[in-house]
Amino acid sequence: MIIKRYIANNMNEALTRIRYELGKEAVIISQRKIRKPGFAGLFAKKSIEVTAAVENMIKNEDNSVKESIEAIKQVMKNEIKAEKEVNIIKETQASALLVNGNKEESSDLAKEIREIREMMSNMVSVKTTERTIRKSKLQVKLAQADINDSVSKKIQTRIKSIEEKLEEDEKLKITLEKMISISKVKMEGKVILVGPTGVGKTTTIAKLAGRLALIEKKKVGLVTIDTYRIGAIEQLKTYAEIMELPFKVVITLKEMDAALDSMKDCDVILIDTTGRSSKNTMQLSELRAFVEKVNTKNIHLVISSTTKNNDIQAIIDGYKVLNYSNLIITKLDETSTYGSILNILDYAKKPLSFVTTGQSVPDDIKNLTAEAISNLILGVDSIC
Ligand SMILES: Nc1nc2c(ncn2[C@@H]2O[C@H](COP(=O)(O)OP(=O)(O)OP(=O)(O)O)[C@@H](O)[C@H]2O)c(=O)[nH]1
Ligand SMILES: [Mg+2]
Repeated sequence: MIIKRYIANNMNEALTRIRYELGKEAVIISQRKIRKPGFAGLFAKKSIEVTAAVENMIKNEDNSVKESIEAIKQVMKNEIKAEKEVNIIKETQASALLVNGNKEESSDLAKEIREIREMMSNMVSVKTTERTIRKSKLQVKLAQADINDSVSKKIQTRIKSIEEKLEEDEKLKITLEKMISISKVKMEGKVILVGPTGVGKTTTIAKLAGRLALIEKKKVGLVTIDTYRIGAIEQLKTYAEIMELPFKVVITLKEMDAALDSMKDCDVILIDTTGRSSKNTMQLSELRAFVEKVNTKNIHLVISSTTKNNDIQAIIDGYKVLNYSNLIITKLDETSTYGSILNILDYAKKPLSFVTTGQSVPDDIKNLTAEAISNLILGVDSIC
């Protein structure tokens, strides 16, 4: 808004100057007759002082400067949008400078303009603070779910790009669901599980075997190339015996063909592997030779939901050499925040085949939908 005061000999002269300088949209907010200041003014002809403004929605009912400015204040408070206010401040400042330059300035008018400026400045800063708080609420929510900063930023950008008029929570839910990719892989043929030590590979193999053999009535064979850890063979062997499933131990690459051949008639062969540190490239390339020998696309990287964010990235990067096609996320029962699921899926860019939710074989394994996982992350649901 521009507010400007004109001293003219008559109204016609004032209007001509106002139209020329402020345009047709300008409105008169006050006019009064004045004398020139000083002793000489007493004998001089009276001039006219006209205050005009150019801006939309100005009430122009009062004749006194004070009342008009109060009206403008009110209009601004109620009507002007935050973005416009920034421009208005600049314009008002410019106008105030013009007025300040005029020697005939009324000190009251200058004071009022300063007040308007301060008031608008405050309004803008309040609105800016509100925006900052609103933004950080979402950030806090994502951080509380243990979603890392990079995924959090992606989510915020995606939310902003949703044009539909929806609540922010609804937009967040839609965004999360889109980011959670669920695998459509079928548990058939040769299936290998790989992953770091102790994440639950062998237990998950036992759960899958139980589900497939006992519930889906499929012919299941079990193979382990877990020759590294004392007792590792016994662990899977025990499950195989309980479920009465064929079981083979593979120690060398050569033995792999024979083991697979002996299970030709199985619908599914579940292959367990030794837990390896993703930092040990030697061990990983040894494992890679076995995985390549099996020759399957059904390779699942098993990773615990309790893994720290930096470790997640190291594991995903380290295991890339094994060309895993799916992810199994374990131990959801051991955490109360589920953002790590999203961190893992986002970084690995592979779909999720299963989650495990406890030590019970075969019950604690699930295929969750994107909606169910999003509900876990948002705290709408919990495991157990
Ligand atoms: N709470 C919980 N514990 C689990 C889950 N899955 C496995 N475990 C436990 O985690 C521990 C390790 O499980 P294993 O199946 O031996 O893990 P692994 O990946 O085969 O380990 P390595 O063969 O040593 O690499 C065991 O005590 C399991 O009972 C799960 O979903 N939740
Ligand atoms: Mg194991």
